[in-house]
Amino acid sequence: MAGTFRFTFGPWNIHEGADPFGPAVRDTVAFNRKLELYRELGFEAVQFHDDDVVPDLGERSVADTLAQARAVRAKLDEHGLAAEFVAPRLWEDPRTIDGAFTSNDPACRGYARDRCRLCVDIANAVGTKLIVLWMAREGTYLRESKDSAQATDRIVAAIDDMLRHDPDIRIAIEPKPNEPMDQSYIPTTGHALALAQRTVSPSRVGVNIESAHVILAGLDPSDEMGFALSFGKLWSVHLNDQNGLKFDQDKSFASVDLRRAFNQVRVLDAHDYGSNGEYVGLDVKAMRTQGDDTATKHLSNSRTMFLRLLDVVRSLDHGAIQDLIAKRDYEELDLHIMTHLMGG
Ligand code: GLO
Ligand code: MG
Repeated sequence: MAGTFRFTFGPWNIHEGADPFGPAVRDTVAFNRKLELYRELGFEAVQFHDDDVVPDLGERSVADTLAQARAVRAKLDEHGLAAEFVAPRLWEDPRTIDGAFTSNDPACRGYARDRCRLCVDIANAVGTKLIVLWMAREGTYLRESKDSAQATDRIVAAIDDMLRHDPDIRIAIEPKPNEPMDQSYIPTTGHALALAQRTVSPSRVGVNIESAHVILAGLDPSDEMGFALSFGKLWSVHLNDQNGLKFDQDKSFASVDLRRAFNQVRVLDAHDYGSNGEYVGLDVKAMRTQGDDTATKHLSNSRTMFLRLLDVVRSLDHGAIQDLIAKRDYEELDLHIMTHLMGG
């Protein structure tokens, strides 16, 4: 019996459309309204940054912060939603300008580690045991400004800190090769999983793989996912699409390369992704041209394309494919797949 998939996104995926070259072009959608939209759009869980849960984080006492997080959990319950993960937003505070765990300033490193422990507490209060770690600024603008071996040790120590803070928390590293940094320290799935082995609890460190990030590293998303699946370490995905090697585009899933998207769905379905409660996350951005009333289509369209590709995957003629593989007629297999993608 084929499994079903459950979808999720983050509140940042409904946004005002500002980019580095221009201001917002849409009204802000209030958090409560966003929560109403999840079910309407076909989604079942919310991905959070720590300050999506508690917007004025840092200005509140710890007790207040956790009370606010519990209030958000109650709101999720009202809407029949779950929290998938909480991610510490370690890239906006002035203390993270030169990195968080790998900052050259010990006071800044201390700030990052305190914030991560609080993030774990927020995750517990909002009802999830999964932390996503996108290490936005762990890398360099200037190679000579940091020591890459020491930086790696510092990242391991920071992850250990979180793992020790809560023996039940799991951490999914979201690798990305660049942006905002020139070069990031944990650019690929392989780096993340190697790092996991160095921590105090390797079994509690896995990955969240984002299609666009993998493409930016010049790799294939479905192969990266397969690698992580083989280790039992694919705990979340950020599906989207990316048109070549440029800034991180977060385009709607499957909108650039249908076959690449098909192969991601294929590997996820083949290996029962979701059967341990994993969600299909869509980390997609609306085009700046969308108006207020049409700025959620990137989410519903991405989900629709995933489900349509799932039908395509599940209607593959496995016998015919096996025959072609046995004959090593990969040219014919290529045509077979393309024909199938085009509707037969
Ligand atoms: C940016 C990342 C970012 C993360 C999010 C969760 O490139 O994709 O959107 O996924 O902050 O940690
Ligand atoms: Mg992402």
